[in-house]
Amino acid sequence: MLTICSIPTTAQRLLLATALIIPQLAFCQTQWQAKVGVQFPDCLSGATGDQKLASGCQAEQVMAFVPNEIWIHQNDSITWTHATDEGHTVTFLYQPQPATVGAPYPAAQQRPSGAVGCTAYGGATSANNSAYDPSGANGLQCVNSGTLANNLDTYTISFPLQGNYKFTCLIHASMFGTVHVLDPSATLPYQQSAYNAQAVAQAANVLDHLIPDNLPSNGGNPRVFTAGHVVATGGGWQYGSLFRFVDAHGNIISQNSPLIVHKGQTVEFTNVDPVEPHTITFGCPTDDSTCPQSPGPGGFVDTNGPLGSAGDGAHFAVMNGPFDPADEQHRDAGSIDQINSGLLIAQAQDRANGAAPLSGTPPTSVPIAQVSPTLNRFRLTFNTVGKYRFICELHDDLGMIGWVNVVPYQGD
Ligand SMILES: [Cu+2]
Repeated sequence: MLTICSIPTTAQRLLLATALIIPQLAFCQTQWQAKVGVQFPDCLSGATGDQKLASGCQAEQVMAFVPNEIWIHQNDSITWTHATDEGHTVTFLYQPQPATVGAPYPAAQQRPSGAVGCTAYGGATSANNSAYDPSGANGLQCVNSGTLANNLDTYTISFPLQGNYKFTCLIHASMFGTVHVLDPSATLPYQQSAYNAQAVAQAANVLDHLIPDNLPSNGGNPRVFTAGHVVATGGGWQYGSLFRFVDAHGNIISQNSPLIVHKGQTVEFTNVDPVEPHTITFGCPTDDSTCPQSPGPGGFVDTNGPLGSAGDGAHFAVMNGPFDPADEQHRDAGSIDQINSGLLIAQAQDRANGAAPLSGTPPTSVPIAQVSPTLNRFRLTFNTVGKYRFICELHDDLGMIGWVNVVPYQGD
């Protein structure tokens, strides 16, 4: 916490005197510190996903503003330090306060995509050190940092108007915090040292129970899970995700510890993360325009076999080969193999706050009875012996990479 006070100039003193304010009062602005996103273990920034998988670095991602509720004085500012390799934004949308206590709130801005951001209220992104004031009289009605991509990027916002403001990340819709901007004479509940401790405790709380205790095994067929955990606080929602693939015992799958299946077996991949979407992608990723089909990570693709959807909503595909497991790493003009689950994602009815988890998709509140089967699982049958590397297209940069060893039955 850095407090800067300045003695008023003669002109300011005259102005204050006419407003019947004690002219000796100094102007003080406190600069508060907070974090956006945290990762554990925090190591190997800038390394490849394969290196992060091998070392375990950055596996646990905290999708949260910590602390996620801050009380400050009018004209104070807050500096958010981006503390992870996963991109986030710090975004205060246009949220007018009611003119009088008890009056209904005027219409607030709908959650936009990250690219749209604050376009309707200035530029899509806002300069560092912007002032946020939904009235528009003393600052910007909407402030958006844009994507903070690099570890230790910082973004500072000042608050010239009193009020209670919710803020969010335009990449992760279940990630909220609140800033209370109080009268300069108000007593604040916490000092910076208390917020530092809260940040550590909140991140630890988010990472608790990332993997459920009772992942179900499925008879003879192997299963792969992705997992996460949502937490609610007074300041809003926050959550954590394990950016790794785990087996039915909760063990992380890696190149040294692959999932081992027999030829002809079907592996079921299930996303039990309540918020974060993932993909199961073998071969050429669909977010790469040089691949045979590049509809983006939402695309359901199998370029080398039949594909379809089961009655329970799961996608399925067959790995018949020939398939080059190194395709995704060593791609060339001859790369044709591509199997992609599409987004495996919890439906609105299954998410804590009902918000759409992806930037740009509208918030939803859907009655359970009207929702189609949840697409959170994918089944892939392996008919060819070999070692297969797969990725989550959204999170492979952080080490979300898996390995399957398909071995023959004895006597095959
Ligand atoms: Cu993912």
